[in-house]
Amino acid sequence: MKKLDICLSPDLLKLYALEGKIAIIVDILRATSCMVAGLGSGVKSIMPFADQYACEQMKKQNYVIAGERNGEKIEGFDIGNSPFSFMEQKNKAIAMTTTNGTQAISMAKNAHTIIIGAFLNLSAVKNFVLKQDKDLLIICAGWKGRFSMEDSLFAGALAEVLEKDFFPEDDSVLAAKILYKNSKSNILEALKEGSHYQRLKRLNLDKDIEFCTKIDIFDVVPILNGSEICI
Ligand code: 3SL
Repeated sequence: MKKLDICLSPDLLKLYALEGKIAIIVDILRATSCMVAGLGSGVKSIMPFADQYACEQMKKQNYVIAGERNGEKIEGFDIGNSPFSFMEQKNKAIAMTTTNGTQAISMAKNAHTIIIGAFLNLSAVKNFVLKQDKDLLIICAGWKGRFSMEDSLFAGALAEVLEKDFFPEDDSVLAAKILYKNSKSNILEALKEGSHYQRLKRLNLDKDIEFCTKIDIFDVVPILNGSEICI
C-alpha cells in the first residue's frame, strides 16, 4: 500500500524524505489557492520564486509579477496575492513570490513530482494521486515555519478522502484528520480564530478568505514542470 505523510510546517521538512514521492504543496491562504484559481482560469504558467528580487527581474521578460510579503502586495509588483487578481491574467505567464507558499515549493525540490493543492481543487488532487504509483507527502506551508490551521485542515480533508488507499506513516495524518472531521461542516467558521485569518481580515481581505475555503471549484492539478507550474 502507498504511504501518506503530512509535514505540518516547513520547519519539520528535515524529518521527511522527499525522494521518489509526490509532494503536495498547500498554502490555502492564499498562495496555492491563487495558483489553482489562476491556472484554472486560463493563466498560461506560474514561475514560483522564494526570492523577491529574482521574481522582480522577470518583469523584463514580460512576466506579470505577483508578490506579497506579510499579506500585502509588494510595492512595484503588478499584482499581490489575491485569487481574483490571478483569475484576471488569462494567457499570461506569471512570476510569483510569497511569504510562505513559494518558499515551501523551493524546499520541496527533491521530490519526484510537485503538485499544488487547495480546497479549490481537492477532488482533482485526489483523483491525480490515486492514479500514481507513488508515496505522498503533503507539505503545509504554514506561517514562517509555524503550524497553520487552514493548511492542516486541507491536509486532513485530503487524508480523509485517501484513507482507503494510503497507509499513514505517522500521527500527523491522524491529527489532521481529527481536526478536519471536527470542522468540515463549516471550514470558514473553523478558521475564524486562526492567526492568518485574523491577519488577512485586518487587511480587509474577507472576500479572498471566503473564496479560498470553497471546495472543488476547479478541476485542475497544477504541476511543477522545470521552473514553471502549469496544468
Ligand atoms: O505566505 C504566503 O504564501 C501567502 O499565501 C500569504 S498571504 O495570504 O498572501 O498573506
